Amino acid sequence: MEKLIITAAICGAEVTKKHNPNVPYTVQEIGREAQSAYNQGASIIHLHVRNDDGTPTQDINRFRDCIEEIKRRCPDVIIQPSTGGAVGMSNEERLQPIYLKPEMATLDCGTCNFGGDDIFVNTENTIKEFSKKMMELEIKPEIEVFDKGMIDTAIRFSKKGYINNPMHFNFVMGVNGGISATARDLIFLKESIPKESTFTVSGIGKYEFEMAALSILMGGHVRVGFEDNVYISKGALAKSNGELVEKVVRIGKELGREIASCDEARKILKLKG
Ligand code: KMH
Ligand code: ZN
Repeated sequence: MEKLIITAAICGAEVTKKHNPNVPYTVQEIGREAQSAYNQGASIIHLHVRNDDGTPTQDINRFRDCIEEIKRRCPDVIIQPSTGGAVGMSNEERLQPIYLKPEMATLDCGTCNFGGDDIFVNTENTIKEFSKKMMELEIKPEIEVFDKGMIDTAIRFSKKGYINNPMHFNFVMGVNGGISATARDLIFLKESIPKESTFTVSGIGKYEFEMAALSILMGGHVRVGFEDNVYISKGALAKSNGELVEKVVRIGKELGREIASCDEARKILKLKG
């Protein structure tokens, strides 16, 4: 089987130091958490950034500072900024980090409830606008899938030439409002994407490691990190993103998957590099 690409979603937009004091806010803390994940075997950093007080921001200057700090500590890591940002941000706000021309960025392919009263809005015109800009800047999108219809949207858009093939998907499973984190649902998602595509799985909360194991067995890749889950095991907070990555490396090796280096990940995902 293909080597295993591990993405670390080190920060997110919603989780706070109240959930786990090791959630990073400052540039230094973001750098520290990225390095801890990279040192354990993560080849992609999925990046949200915060102001020093912890509020989420998509400010281009904050992204520039954080990316510089991550590259100083992890020179060859693939950086994948979020264009999802936080619920309620405008499209202009969300798009800012793509103008730094990262190798990858997220492309959220549909609207969904997002816990409580929140709605994460991604209209068809938003998806087209974001995708067009990423194509112009030669950024490979990671297609964020919170429910199965989002795969269908991405396929429909790729047929119209709005998204390039081969596509890379991230199945986010277990968000309240999205698809459940079950083996049956993962098989359904995997069978719904084009054969030449690649996929990674983000199991939310207590589902993180069981979904990781299923993805590893099914030939997929894995995302872990504080954005999705702050516990290393039931009731025990993770000390770092690196500790979460280390656990996936252990599971992956036990199940016969070698870990992809950053350059191997670039080849698997067909990044321009
Ligand atoms: N914070 C969520 C509302 C992405 O990074 O593209 C959106 C999100 C997806 O995290
Ligand atoms: Zn995200």
